[in-house]
Amino acid sequence: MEKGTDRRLVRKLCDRRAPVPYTQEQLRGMFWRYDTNKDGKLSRKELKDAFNYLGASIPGWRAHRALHHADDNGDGYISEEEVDELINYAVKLGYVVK
Ligand SMILES: [Ca+2]
Ligand SMILES: [Ca+2]
Repeated sequence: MEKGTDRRLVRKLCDRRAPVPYTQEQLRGMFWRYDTNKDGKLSRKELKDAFNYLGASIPGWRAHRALHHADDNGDGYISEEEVDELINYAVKLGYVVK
């Protein structure tokens, strides 16, 4: 085998293993999957489970921070109107697809 081919092959294999960050759409779908009581809002508990899934080291704290960041009306839930802010927040944390 030629050396050039070898190197290309290695690079390809590395790329496949490189972590891929979640897109906004993936995060949106993921968060709503964690709306387990289907009330159209994400509670702190639901956020905690979602961040646990994403791989947060302290999911409860992360849920608290996310609420602080995205819960505009301060009712303790992330509504559909507020979820974009939540997604922006989660994107910045750079979670990668496992
Ligand atoms: Ca809910
Ligand atoms: Ca709210």
